[in-house]
Amino acid sequence: MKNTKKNVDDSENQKQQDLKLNKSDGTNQFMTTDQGLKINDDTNSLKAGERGPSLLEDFILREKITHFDHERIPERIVHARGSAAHGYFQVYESMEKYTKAEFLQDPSLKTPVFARFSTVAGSRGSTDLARDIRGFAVKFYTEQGNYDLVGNNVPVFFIQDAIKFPDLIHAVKPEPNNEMPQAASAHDTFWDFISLMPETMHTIMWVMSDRAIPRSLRMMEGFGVHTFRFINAKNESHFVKFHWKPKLGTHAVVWDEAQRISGKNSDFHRQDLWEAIENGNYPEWELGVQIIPEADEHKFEFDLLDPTKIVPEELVPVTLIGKMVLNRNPDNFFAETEQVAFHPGHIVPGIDFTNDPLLQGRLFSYTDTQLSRLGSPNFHEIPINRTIAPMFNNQRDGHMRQEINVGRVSYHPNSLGGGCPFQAKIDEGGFTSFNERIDAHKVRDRSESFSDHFSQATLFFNSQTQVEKNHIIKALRFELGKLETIAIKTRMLGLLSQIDETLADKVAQGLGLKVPSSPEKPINHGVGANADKQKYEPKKVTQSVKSSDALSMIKNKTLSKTIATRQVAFLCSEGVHQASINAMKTALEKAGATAKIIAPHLGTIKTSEGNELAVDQSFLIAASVLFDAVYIPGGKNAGFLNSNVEAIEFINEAYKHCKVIGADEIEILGKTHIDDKVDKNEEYGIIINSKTNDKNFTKEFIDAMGNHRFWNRETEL
Ligand code: HDE
Repeated sequence: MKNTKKNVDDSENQKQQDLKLNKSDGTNQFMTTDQGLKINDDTNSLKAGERGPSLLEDFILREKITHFDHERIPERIVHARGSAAHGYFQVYESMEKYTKAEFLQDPSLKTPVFARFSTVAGSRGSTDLARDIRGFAVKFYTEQGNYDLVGNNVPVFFIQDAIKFPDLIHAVKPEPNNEMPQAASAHDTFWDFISLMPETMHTIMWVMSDRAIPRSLRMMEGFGVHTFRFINAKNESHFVKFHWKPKLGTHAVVWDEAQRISGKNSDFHRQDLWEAIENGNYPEWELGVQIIPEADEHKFEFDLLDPTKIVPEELVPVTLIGKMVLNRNPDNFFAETEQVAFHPGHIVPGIDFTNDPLLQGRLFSYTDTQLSRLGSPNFHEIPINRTIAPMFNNQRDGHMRQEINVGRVSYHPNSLGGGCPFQAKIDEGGFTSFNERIDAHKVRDRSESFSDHFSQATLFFNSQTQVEKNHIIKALRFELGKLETIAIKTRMLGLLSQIDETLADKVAQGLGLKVPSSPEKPINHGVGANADKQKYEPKKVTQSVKSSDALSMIKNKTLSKTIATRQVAFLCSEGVHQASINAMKTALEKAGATAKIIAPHLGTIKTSEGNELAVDQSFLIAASVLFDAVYIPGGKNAGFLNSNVEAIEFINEAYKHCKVIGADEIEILGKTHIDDKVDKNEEYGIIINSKTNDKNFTKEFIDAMGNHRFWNRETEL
């Protein structure tokens, strides 16, 4: 893909200027060895005679091959597959009442950011469209040091204690005997673990929902998951939950579509993010916070420290406090996207942790993992990780140290170096941890307030529309349907029946099984051998919020009607009506969408007006799953497309995935599955030009696209 760099923001921020120090561009330069020696022949190795053996002396060959042999580093143990971009964050108004973090004070300040989105389970080369949680990690290069908000697109997590993380990941990763399946949770080991850990149920509901198959990385929410703290200048603490709300709304594809996209273009999300930024369609999110006074810590039906719980927006509204704009693609995937090292422990004064036991474990893991992944405690010196704040301390040496620390002194306290570098007082920006009072026994235990594993899973399920509930049921039928072990499926049905009986019944129907009449009592098998099992028996606590619109993507107020950046396939052939194409294309482009001409072959086709029309993709390359809507212009087009199997399949598939279909003539749909719906076309998202008057046609098509999908085409379960 060509990199036009038309997107580059000219007013380069501090981080871009900092990165410039390490950029290298070989344009108009001689090729050299790593030592700077100009190379005369990069095509032939040094040999004893034209047909003779290569000589050990060939240092040019040796250097090149050696470097190549060591090009790979270990991929991330989780979140290996990711895509990232640069941008900035700007607060709307000072948050001084709650936090002293400097990047949250001044609305005119643009803080540089680097955001990386990822799947969790798959390897670096796996498909973007796996059913999975998406990582949503943002590094803020603040003047007080780097702040990393390392979140996910789902607001809760599977487990409550970091000590179970290796088990969870071992269970979801490909099975260790045969390394199958890749980037998929639909296998026995994952569901075996899940079915024995009822605390996973709330997150399972989210992962089985369409949230786990986003339409675009630009169209998903982000969440900090844990409860954090804001600390203000008076050293007062408020609990805070972080949210990212996408300006384009939160949208998903359907599961059948996701699987096909994986075959047609496994880089679908990566390409979408890259192209949006290259084309100047900068993705934007608003940062939202739920702020909870310290005094309210114990006021809820759940524990704020429990990462398997949300704080319903009905109880604490989300206040939007700023925006993030991503406006620049990385120059080099490895140097930036691969080498960036996020860490929830990278914080700045004004932000602090809570005692969430999952967060506490993460605070250890993220530095530790960089040591094996990036190979040295000096990973903070890699340009993408380097802070823009002044950085001085007495850490020294280690593999690949870049910094040349001058002077005799590398210890504190010292007199030989005049006591430098100095410790900073609080009013000089020195970081101090919030001095929370802790008075406790040392125990390997869990609070009883963490024992309600089902109520919020039920809240999530109850908050969904029927369409969304059906998708969850189908996802569970798919995932559990892939299992070999019946006992795991049955155990899962038992757990699902604790969330909602209809849910369990419907899933059971699809599996050809019955919900166990006396399901195994849901015990948290993940507790220690000495634990009082009674204490860990899941409890249901009545929730004051019974249904929350914010949890449903369809009801969600962040669902935007805009069709900006959406892609529409125009199915064309010889004799297509150029005027129709022009009218629709102009209207779509005005609404920010893009039209692509799909035809039987590449090159050009002749329109009914006699012009040559440039083709973007042939039917061999294109597929309906890569587009948001389909339009079939009139002219002599109808006859050809009606007999073209690929065109018919294209339309049928778009129909199956509930996408908007527009056609100039009804006849063109004669051979497709649609004909019985054309009488009620608007209701089903099928817009026929000959039925509307010309002027309204493009508007109706665009309005229909604003509904995104026409779920009434889906059959009831
Ligand atoms: Fe992570 N996680 N995680 N995680 N995580 C990593 O760090 C870990 C958790 C998240 O784009 C690793 O640098 C533990 C929750 C994101 O580079 C590793 C636990 C949330 C990314 C690690 C969790 C996340 C990671 C792997 C349980 C959402 C990708 C490579 C205690 C709030 C960041 C790396 C990127 C990456 C450990 C749970 C988000 C191994 C031990 C909860 C977005 O350190």
